Amino acid sequence: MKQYNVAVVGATGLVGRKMIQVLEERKFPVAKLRLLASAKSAGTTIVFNGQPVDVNKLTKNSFKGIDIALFSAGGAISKEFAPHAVKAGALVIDNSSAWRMEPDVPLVVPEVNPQDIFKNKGIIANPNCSTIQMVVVLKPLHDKWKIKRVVVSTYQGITGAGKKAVDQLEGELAKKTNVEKKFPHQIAYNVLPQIDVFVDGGYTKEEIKMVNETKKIMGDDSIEVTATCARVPVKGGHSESVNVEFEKQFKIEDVFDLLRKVPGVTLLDDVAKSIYPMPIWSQEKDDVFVGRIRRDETIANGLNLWIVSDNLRKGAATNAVQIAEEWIKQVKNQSA
Ligand code: L14
Repeated sequence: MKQYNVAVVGATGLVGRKMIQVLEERKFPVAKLRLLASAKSAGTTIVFNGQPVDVNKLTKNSFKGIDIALFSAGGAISKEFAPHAVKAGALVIDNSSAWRMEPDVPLVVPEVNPQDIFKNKGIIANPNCSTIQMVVVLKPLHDKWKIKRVVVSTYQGITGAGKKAVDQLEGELAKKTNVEKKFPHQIAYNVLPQIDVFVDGGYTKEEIKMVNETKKIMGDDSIEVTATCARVPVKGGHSESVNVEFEKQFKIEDVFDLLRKVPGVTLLDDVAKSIYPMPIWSQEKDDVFVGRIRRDETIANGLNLWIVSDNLRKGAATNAVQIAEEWIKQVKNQSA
């Protein structure tokens, strides 16, 4: 089997470390692993397949000989360094929001639009965590009953905001004084209706990402999406209340039957036993969990769902590695 030289940019961050873990777990065909980070984090070592690997400082010359570069070091680093990686001949899979809406950059969830991988010109974008878990469930429903409109509210865990966010929650819960604030307010015992920065019209950037990215990944601009994104004092895992309006009529049993069979989705819906998706059950799992499935009786073809997934895994690291796996398959089939 062909092996690939893989770079991870932002290797010491929560997503970067998870990427390294997922590469190992899934036995990704890694020839050499090159770990890259800011000068501040360089010098650390991270164990991969039982071997310590040094973390080096990221420079524009870091990508010589690299086949695949996984980026998760924020939008500014991606904007600056992804073009250098592409020039060196690497495929970039970028977890930031920097390239997602560029027309030349495929935005991919392998269960939904693997065919878009082919259109890449060197960069493939990994979508926003909240969007990934939603479209994995919505795509098979859309194919069958055509979605007109989605109203989503998120309850997002803190790990998406990085190590400082974890320190803030733990510090506040431990009643430490002078806890450094990653969020604009206390997060312990609180809910913040703000993820990312506010943009025009009173929405946050996270809410706008959910609208635009859903249309792009599903390949259908006619799907209307409106979102409210909130931060909850949960460590890992994003939860979503999703209300869907279909064009066609559906039977509720058919929704259950369909979602039971979708790859990457686990149905957890046994309300008599209080079984439904929860973030604590999603942690360290790669699937997207769906439950609380019920008809919205206030409109003609309406459905309510509750969707949960581990934001560092399917929402970030796992999806990125799955894109790389799918890319390898497609390149191989092309040359065969
Ligand atoms: O668009 O939980 O990738 O703050 C990364 C940070 C999504 C939100 C992205 C968070 C964002 C996430």
